[in-house]
Amino acid sequence: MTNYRITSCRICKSSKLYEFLSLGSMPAPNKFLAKEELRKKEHYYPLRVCVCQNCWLMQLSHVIPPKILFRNYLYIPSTSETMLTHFKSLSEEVMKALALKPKSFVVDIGSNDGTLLSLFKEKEMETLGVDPATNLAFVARMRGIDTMDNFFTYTLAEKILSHSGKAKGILATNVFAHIDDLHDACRGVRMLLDNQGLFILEFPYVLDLLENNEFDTIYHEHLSYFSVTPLLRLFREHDMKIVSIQSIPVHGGSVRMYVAKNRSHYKETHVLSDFIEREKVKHLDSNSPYDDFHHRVEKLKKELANHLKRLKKREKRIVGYGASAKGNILTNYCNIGTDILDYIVDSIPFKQGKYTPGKHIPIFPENRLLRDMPDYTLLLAWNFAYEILKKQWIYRERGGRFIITVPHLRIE
Ligand code: JHZ
Repeated sequence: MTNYRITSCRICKSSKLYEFLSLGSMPAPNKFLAKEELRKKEHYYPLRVCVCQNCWLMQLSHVIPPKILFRNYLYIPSTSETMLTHFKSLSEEVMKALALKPKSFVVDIGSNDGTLLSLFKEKEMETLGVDPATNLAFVARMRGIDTMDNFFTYTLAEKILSHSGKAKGILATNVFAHIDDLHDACRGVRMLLDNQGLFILEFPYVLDLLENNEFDTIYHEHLSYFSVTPLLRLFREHDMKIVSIQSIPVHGGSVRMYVAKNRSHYKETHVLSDFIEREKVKHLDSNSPYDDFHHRVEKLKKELANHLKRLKKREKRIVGYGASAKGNILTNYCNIGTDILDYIVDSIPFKQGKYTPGKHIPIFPENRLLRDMPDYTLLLAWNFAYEILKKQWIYRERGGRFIITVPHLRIE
């Protein structure tokens, strides 16, 4: 299954791309395997990162056909209290910002299992989900959330417009960075959005990624790693403006951004200059922060590998916690297999009984941890550290210890 190497920046089209990090080749990070699939050949894809020397968008050098990644998708945010609480506060904030009345039309791009939209539907909004994952679209429809199992494109936006009219709110949480043709998506958003509507997006913030050494969030699904500067350029090119922007803690540090049409009554937010200024101060418009990140990642990889080897030499038992996409990047990049981790525990039923892509580490339900009481647990879903360590307080009471890698290696 082919992938292709980009030849120009997906925002400014410049061909000057500086590749600063290669994580090697590895399988798509959400392609968990059933036992009978272990013997089959797995597809490995290059995972290399570059930064545009013109608009400074950090992005992957290779693109895997999205159908391979997203048609059958195993990430469900609603399995975590952290994300449920997060979506509740997001929906309340959006309803207030837009002064949404019953029957207002709200679209969610990358709607997953409909969790976020169900909060708008409860308030009698008209809702429509758009998500290419046929398995998740089915779940969403079962809970009464109309969902188109398709990728969001300008053409799809035209269909939605002709059928349901303009949208007051268009949401996109952890999906905009997954889109290859950002210009087509922007054209679709602009055409579908009401003139006084808002496009609300959330994405992991590249400054947090670089500063917290979050290399395991670099994977094939995430084509772009956004800072505000290149996004400002993208939206301005589509006659839109950033009217609100805030840092939020989810997924290792993200940004929530509100975008409106230039002709709307909203004003460009003054906070924008704070973000642009901070990105200048951190020299995101030079190669050094990316080269420094590369060196820190190499150092963290060696440190983690040596630490785990020392524990194994002392015959300690180690397991993983959270069969996440990022966890699959970490185990494949740091060469952590079943020689180190006996298994991984995870709360998601359809990951249990499966094996991780690449290293084929078996996945079991969470309750196995207390039963087995391994000496150490490598936290592969560090973005939920608070929630998971709280949940597993008895394991820690009994002497079990978590190994956490971000922002630096530590034992808790
Ligand atoms: P999870 C996600 O990636 C999804 P992933 C997506 N790729 C994205 O863009 C980034 O985040 C930002 C388990 N778990 O979802 C559930 C427990 O076992 O954080 C999950 O399998 N017990 C769209 O996949 C995994 O951890 C728990 O108590 O890297 C978390 O994976 C909790 C809270 C979670 O990240």
